[in-house]
Amino acid sequence: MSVNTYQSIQQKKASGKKSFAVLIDPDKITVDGLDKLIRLAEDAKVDYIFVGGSLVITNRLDEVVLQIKQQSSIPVVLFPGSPSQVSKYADALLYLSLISGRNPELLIGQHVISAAAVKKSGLEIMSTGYMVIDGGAPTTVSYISNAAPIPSDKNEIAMCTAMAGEMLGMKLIYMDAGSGAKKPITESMIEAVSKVIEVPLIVGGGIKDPEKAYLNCKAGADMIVIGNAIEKDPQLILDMSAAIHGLSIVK
Ligand code: 1GP
Repeated sequence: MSVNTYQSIQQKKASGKKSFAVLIDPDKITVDGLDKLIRLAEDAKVDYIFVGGSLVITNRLDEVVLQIKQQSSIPVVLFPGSPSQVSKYADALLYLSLISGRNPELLIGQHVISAAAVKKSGLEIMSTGYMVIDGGAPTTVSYISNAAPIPSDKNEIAMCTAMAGEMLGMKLIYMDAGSGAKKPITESMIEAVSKVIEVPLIVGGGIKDPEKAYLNCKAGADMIVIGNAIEKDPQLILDMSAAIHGLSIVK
């Protein structure tokens, strides 16, 4: 029996392996840039490629997903900023509910509007409790979502939010300081949250160096998502992967 994306995430967690997801924003990548990135991702044994952004301005989602699928066997997971960001060519979709905010549209409203189309896409749906943590400055996600992020030093709010998400049936918890966050999520918050949930914990936002990625894994993150830092320096994929997969000791 083939293993679906969620099962693969769970299996990695169960065996103590950390996952590395590279986030690609279809607005920011060129065809040549994506070619290069896919080759690097294959070499670095990246576990997942996330595709999406808070704002998708161009209409290149299908094109970008297809290019990845043609050149790589790494599962492509949609990380949609809005219900329009659905491509049937991907493997799975993070079905995000912004549980850290109190904007009903992002908790359930947009899901209702897009439910029929999402179901028809045939994509593997992974319900995800999405928690935005204050990253030190307003990010696109905090502005667009019109919802206050969880303060970066309020571990107990993050813990209770994640627990509530899990008890509501969410299969993944994604803590995000926002793309390009000045301050990534603290290890202390990651550790606190990872101890109170059993579902896999995804962490991203403002992770710029392998050491931080390594420390986040050590603190309890099951998957690390990196976008901006790799956009700026694609070669960084190799060191990030080594740190996350524990293939090298980061000093
Ligand atoms: C953003 O978690 C992702 O939603 C990744 O953030 O682009 O800062 O790596 P960066």
